[in-house]
Amino acid sequence: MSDRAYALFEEQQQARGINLEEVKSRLKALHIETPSWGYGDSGTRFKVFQKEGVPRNPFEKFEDAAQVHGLTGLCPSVAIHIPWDKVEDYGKLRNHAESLGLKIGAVNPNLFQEDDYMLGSVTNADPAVRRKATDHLLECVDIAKETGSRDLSLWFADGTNYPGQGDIRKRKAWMFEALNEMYKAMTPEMRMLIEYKCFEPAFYHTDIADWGMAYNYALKLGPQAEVLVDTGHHLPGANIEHIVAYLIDENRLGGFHFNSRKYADDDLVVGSVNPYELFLIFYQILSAANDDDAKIRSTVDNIAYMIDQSHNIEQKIPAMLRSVLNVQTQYAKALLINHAEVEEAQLRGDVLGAEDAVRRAFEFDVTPLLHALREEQGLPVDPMKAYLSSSYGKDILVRGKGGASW
Ligand code: AOS
Ligand code: ZN
Ligand code: ZN
Repeated sequence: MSDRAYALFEEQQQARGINLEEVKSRLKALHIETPSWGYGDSGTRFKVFQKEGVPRNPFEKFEDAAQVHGLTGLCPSVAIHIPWDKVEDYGKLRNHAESLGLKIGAVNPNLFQEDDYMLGSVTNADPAVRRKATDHLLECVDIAKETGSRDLSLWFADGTNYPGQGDIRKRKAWMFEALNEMYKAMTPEMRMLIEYKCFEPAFYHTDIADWGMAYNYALKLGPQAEVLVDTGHHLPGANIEHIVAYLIDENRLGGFHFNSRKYADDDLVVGSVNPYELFLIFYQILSAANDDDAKIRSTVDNIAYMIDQSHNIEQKIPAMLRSVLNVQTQYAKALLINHAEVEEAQLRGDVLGAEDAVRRAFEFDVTPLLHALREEQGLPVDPMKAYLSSSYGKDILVRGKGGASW
């Protein structure tokens, strides 16, 4: 039955000029980094529900992440958060990761959980607090050297709640000073990914509020600084795929934090509410992937796809599986876009024809394709089902409650 479904699918796609071998090889190259904090107890500001079987330390977070990678082949690296994942010996954590077939991915400094940072971290009016915050950034550069991580991803909770609370222009200068000190400490292989967020936890102004501010810092810092797009960090109605295309074209799109938002930074399962948005993001990426300009192609090749979610009521591992599978599905659909067809319609000024050429790809059911792909890769055709019928979820219950939180 599934063979027949694939044969039909193949016939359909061939007739549209889509080469499924190429589609499959691109799908095999898709890697999505999962966040260590997505495996621990996390949640909303109202309540963190403590789950049974949650990892008790960073080592166990990697074990859970290895399940997600083992079943999907999609997630060979895990982002860490310092100090949540602070260990005495990062070499040991790295070896543990490697023994599980994983790598340590982006290092995320944490500058939002200490009392000292109430009025800002690197933008605090107190020079001693700024020094402490900048030292933490430098510590993370050192950690990245030990873990072999290329990317340092920076998100600052810095901002103010009221007009007049802070000097916006001074804070801008302090932000740059700290970023610049960190930038200079990086090795030539490292990248600084600068994340922006329009509001929360600060509600009047956020020091890096949008992509333009992040981009401007990146430009001033140098070519190793790029912008990180967290899909949850935009005001309603923002055209994220436009931002993506723009940043790719400027060679400054460093990566993504994928999640889903309905109202604000909800950190829910990516693709659960607006899968079309995710598809359209991939449409922009794929239309740049074959650009004549090698720099644009290399920007696309180096995009770090990362999940940034905090599951509160969901089971952690299945929620992560659902998330990465949703990304894979939308990527697969975007790979069915016939770009020549879109371009021809654009040149004809055929508005509806162009829209149709994009949308049609989204409307295909890619299940037969993904099943065939997983069979080729020696993976379970239905990773979620495979996980739920394995004993792993029960085995980890011996960890008990009260595991490491985010
Ligand atoms: C916060 O809203 C951001 O999305 C950050 O990426 C943050 O570091 C991450 O959510 C882990 O706390
Ligand atoms: Zn994020
Ligand atoms: Zn966020």
